[in-house]
Formats: sequence, structure tokens, C-alpha cells
Amino acid sequence: MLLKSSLIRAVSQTKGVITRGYKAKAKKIPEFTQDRYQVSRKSFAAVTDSDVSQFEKTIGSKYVVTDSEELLTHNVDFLKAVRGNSKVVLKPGSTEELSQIMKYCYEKNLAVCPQGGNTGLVGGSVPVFDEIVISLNRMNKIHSIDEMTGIAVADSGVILENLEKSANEHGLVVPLDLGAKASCHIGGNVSTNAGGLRVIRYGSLHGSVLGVESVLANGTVLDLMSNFKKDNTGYHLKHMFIGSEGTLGIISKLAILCPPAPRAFHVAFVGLPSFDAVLQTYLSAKRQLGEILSSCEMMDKDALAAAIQHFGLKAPIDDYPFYMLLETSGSNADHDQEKFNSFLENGMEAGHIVDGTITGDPGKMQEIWKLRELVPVALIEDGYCFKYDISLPLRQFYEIVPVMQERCGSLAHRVCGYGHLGDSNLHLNISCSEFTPEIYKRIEPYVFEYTSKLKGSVSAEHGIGFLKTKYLSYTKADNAIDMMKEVKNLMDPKGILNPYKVLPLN
Ligand code: FAD
Ligand code: 2HG
Ligand code: ZN
Repeated sequence: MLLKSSLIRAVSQTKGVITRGYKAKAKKIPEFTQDRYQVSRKSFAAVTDSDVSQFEKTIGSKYVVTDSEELLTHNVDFLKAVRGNSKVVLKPGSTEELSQIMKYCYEKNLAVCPQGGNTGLVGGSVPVFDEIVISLNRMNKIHSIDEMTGIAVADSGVILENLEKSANEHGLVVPLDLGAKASCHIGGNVSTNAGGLRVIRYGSLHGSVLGVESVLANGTVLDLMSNFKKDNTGYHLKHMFIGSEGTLGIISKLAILCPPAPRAFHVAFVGLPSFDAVLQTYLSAKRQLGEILSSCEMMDKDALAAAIQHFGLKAPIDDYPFYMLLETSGSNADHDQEKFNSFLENGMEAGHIVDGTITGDPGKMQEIWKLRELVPVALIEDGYCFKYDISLPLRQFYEIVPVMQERCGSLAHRVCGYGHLGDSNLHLNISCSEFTPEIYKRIEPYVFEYTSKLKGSVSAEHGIGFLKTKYLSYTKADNAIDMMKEVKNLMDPKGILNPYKVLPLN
């Protein structure tokens, strides 16, 4: 039935910027990665008491962690999918200390695993064996935020939400926003080239990050900081560190270009009858909302059901097969709302949007955002969750979800799809009560073969980490992987930086 536009529930509108956070419940500790995934340890040295004493001299004993309880939090990832067996976590307080640690590790052939907020979803942030964890937690100073240029200079361990708050105080926003913002580090974000909820507006970090300072495998500090958007002086080495997941160097500091904070935000949550209607709505959003569109997210009914079930949320509209969350941000609230309303009315008249709610009230916008942002965590609450962040051609974007529902059958608790439609990035999540080899084999490598046939990407935004090394070749050509190996060899000849990650193991 075609519903009238008056059914769009418009609620009061005020200006404001939303902040979000989450806390995950404790879950079962996984078995060791080396056992679950049958990996062989490379011939790195093992940490000795004399190494620990040396580290204590370099950074102070307080920042050399050997306590087993604290070690566990650094050895296990957020997903509870992988578990390393590191015996020591180091927390340097400056680039100089980090450099000294790396120089020592290089000389002694000790492998290291750089770690930011440990929110990564591909097993890259924790050791596979006994690599030394280098936590960037203490390197958390914001050096400067320049209102005039919009450039923020920060240590890599600054928590994204903290950088965002400081940027807001200067009338700016960080051009990156994701559900893990309360825990992830800006250095972790850059190292993974994180995408998130605003790529449609601000583009990828390859564009926003102006410069980085990086500590190389042998302790050399490479200064690639820059204060300019335009700088065509030869090879752009900074890009090597954006998205290389700690395998080429450890980012210690960076400069990021922050755009002016929009003055008016609006969020709509709409229900749609089919995936085709989702696509049509996306097309209309691009055409009709244009420059003010800042997020275009979709989720299916099972994804929403997970958030509602585990976090006691309430959906603002009735049940539909698909939902979209659209956000606009601009400089004129009246103009934006008028545009948004007319886009929604047109969508309803065309029968693409069946029901919806729109708000500019900060509290209500936050409630709507929770429906989307808590989905990833809710699915982990089901027990165990296999997570895939694939890029797929838009027309075939959702087809894999029913295919996997069929393939997993009763082995899965939920097979659902959601994600950054505006970036062709689907999050296929398959939850079950616990990890079993049986369901794992049903899913992999099938998901990646399917993605590869459609010429998609096996990682749209989370990276390769440990969990996807086997599948890099499903997206990257052999000679490209060979060149990646040469680069790795040049920059880290002993292979001590985050081994067993990104590049195929064999
Ligand atoms: P970590 O998890 O600690 O590390 C990630 C990788 O970067 C590891 O390989 C690590 O070795 C390396 N690394 C970390 N810091 C450094 C450094 N200073 N120098 C060199 N290497 C380093 N990701 C997205 O892209 N988009 C999303 O929308 C998104 N949403 C998420 C929502 C939730 C609820 C969760 C749990 C995760 C989400 N993620 C998302 C994944 C994750 O948050 C990102 O990958 C994030 O960028 C990781 O940052 P981190 O500081 O936690 O890094
Ligand atoms: C998101 O977009 C994140 O919410 C996490 O990238 C996706 O958990 C996932 O699969
Ligand atoms: Zn995502």
C-alpha cells in the first residue's frame, strides 16, 4: 500500500553533535590461534628475563607488563576469535622510547605486535604466538588543532572520541566516525585505513591524513609529517603506513585534515519492502540530498532484531524486511530539513519507502544511531560471530545473504546483512552459539570465492589482519602480492613487525 507522506513522523529539531559509545559483555576466551588455525611459529627469539630488564630500563618497570591477567586483555581480540601468548606488553611514552624498543628488538630478532585500542575485527591487533605487544595507549597527546587550516596533529594513541571532542571545540570534526570510537585509537584507524559511517561524505583516510611519523623495524624514526594538502614531492610514502596494519612501521604521530563541523544534523530511519527499494532510495538520496548527505547505511530485519534483542532497544517504526539510516549534515537546518522531507515524501510516493521517522533532536538522533551502531556488538552477543566486510557491486550487494542463509542452515543462529551501502560495503555477519570447524568450513572459503567471482574486495575496511591472509589473493593479483612482499622485505628485512599478518603465510 502506498502510504501518505504525513506518515513520516517528524520530530522536534535542535542542533548538536552526537557522541556514541558501547561496552561489550565478557565472553568465553578462545583457544590459542596456533591451535585453531594450525600456524607454525617463525624463528624469532623468545623474550628472556634480561630482555625484560632492558625494557624496564628503557621505559620504566611500571610500563612493562608481565602480569598474566593484564596480558590476557592484550592477547585476545575484541571478537574473541584469536588468542596469542605474549609474555610481555610494552607501553612506551614517546617516539624516542618506541624507537629504542624497536632498535633493541631488531638487534635481538624479537617479533612485535603493535596494538591500538584492540577493536580490530580481523585478528591483526593481537600476537599469534609470543610476539611482544607494543601498546600505544600512553602516547595519547593531542599536539595542536588549528582552526584556520583544520589540521590536527596527534599522537597515534589518542582515542578517536577524544580527538573528535577536541576537534568539536575548535569548530571542526574528525573526518571519520565508527562504532568503536570510544576505544579505538586514531593511529589504529590510520593503520587499518578504517572506513566507518562518513566515508560517503569525507572520503578515505588516504585523502584526509596529511602526514605520519613512523618508527621502522630497526628503530629509525621516519618523519613524513606535512602541513599541506598539496605536496607533490616525489613518492607519497605516507600511504605505505595507511592501511598496512602495523606490518611496515609503527605510527607514532600523524596530521589529519578536519573539516568544519556542520551546524545542522538530521537523521531518518526508514522501512523498505525490498532490496530493490533500498537501491532506488540510495540513488534518490545521492541525487536529491547531494552535498548534505553524510551517511547512507542499510540493515536487514535480522540485523536490527539482534540489536533490539540484546540491548533492549525499541525500533521507532514497524517491522520491514529492510531499513535504512540516512543522515544529512549541513549549515542551514531549515534548508536541510526541507530537502530531507521532500526526499522522504518522494520516496514514499514512489513506494520505495513504506514508513519512516526523521529527527534533528540530538537525543533522538543518538537513539536512532544506536539501532545501527550496536548491531555488530549485538551479533557477537549471540555467542560467536563470523564477520565479513566485503565490497560488492551494488546490484548484487545483498544476494550473498540468502545464499549464506541457505548454506549455513541450522548451524547458524542469524545470517544477516548490513553496512555502508553508500560505499558498496556489505557487512555479512553469521552468528552461532560458538565457533565450530563445521560452520567455519561451510562459510570459508565460499564467501571469498563468491566475492571474487563478482570482482569484489575481500576486505572493504577492516583489513586483512591474521584472519584473511589466506584470501588476499582472491582480490589482489599475484604480481601485486609479490610486490607487497618486496616492500615488506625492504622495510622489515627480519619480518619482526606484526608477523603472520596481511601477507599470505606461505
Ligand atoms: P587495533 O585493533 O589495536 O589494531 C588494528 C591493526 O592496526 C593491527 O594490525 C595493529 O597491529 C595495527 N596498529 C594499531 N595501532 C597501530 C600503530 N600506531 N601503528 C601501526 N600499526 C598499528 N572498522 C571500520 O573500518 N569501520 C567501521 O565502521 C568499524 N566499526 C567498528 C565497530 C565496532 C563495534 C568494532 C568493535 C570495530 C569496528 N571497526 C570498524 C574495526 C576497528 O574499530 C577498526 O579497524 C579500528 O580502526 C581499529 O583501531 P584500533 O585502535 O582499535 O586498532
Ligand atoms: C560497522 O560498520 C563495523 O559497524 C563493524 O564495520 C561491522 O561487525 C561488523 O561486521
Ligand atoms: Zn563498517
